[in-house]
Amino acid sequence: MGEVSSTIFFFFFFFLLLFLHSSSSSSERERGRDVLLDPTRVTQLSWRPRAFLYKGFLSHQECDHLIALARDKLEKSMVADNDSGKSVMSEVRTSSGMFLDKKQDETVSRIERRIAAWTFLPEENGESMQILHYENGEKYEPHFDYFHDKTNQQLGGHRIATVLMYLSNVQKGGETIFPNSEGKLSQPKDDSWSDCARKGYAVKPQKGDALLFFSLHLDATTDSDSLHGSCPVINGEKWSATKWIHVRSFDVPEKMRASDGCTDENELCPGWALLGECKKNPIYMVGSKTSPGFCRKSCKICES
Ligand SMILES: O=C(O)CCC(=O)C(=O)O
Repeated sequence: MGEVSSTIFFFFFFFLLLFLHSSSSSSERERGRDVLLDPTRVTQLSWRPRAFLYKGFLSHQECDHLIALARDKLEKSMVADNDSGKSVMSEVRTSSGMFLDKKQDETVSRIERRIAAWTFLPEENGESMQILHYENGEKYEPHFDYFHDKTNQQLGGHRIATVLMYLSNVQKGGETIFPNSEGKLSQPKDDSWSDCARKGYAVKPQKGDALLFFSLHLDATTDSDSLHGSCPVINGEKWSATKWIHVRSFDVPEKMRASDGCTDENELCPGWALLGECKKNPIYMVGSKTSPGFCRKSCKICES
């Protein structure tokens, strides 16, 4: 009888181990599949600036999901002021947008992992993904993603690279344009391109495609050929997702977080708060559950 029960125990233990092993390796396999990249879908568009296009980087379901998360939460897009670094409204950028939490849900987390795998840049170096919506006539004039002020470089340093994901097709217009690109004169363009797109090397938004370009040279100096913008939408609407990636971690270091989460990380916080930035720019100022903002004290988060 003792021999029978030890045999049963042995088999029970053996199958338990087998089950645990297969379930952990299948979840590892799942995670691996998330970031499975297909290099045959990537084309190098330009070397000055360094720009690459990944066809079908997102599935159509993923695109629709990101739009659904953003649709009711859009606010007028802002730009960083060149001198102060503060977010300001500007006619340069007429789209609407919102930021997603990096760990908003499983789909967003999976896309975050996939971006890190494609760019070879760690997830922590990325800002939260921004979802953008352009209606008829809306645009983003050519600009640089690297900064001209020191304030914006305090956390994470310069932006090194940008991944632009197209979440919708656009009937006409809405192309991403690189006015300084080496390829601007040699790119053939038929009537399907807008006049704006003729002023540079341009990329047509195609649902699911992703554009990766670098704002810094390999020696870490800023690349003026990375000047880029979004042409006005002429027909239809444009949805895109932007991921800005820095040279260092963009996560607020643990030591900078007070235990009650109530510090200002920037001396300009009180002034920005007075100007209403806590409401206008909540992801930067207040932060989210997983990533505290930089002006929590001035935004009076401690008092709530
Ligand atoms: O939507 C686009 O094509 C351009 C967006 C852009 O320039 C940016 O987010 O920095």
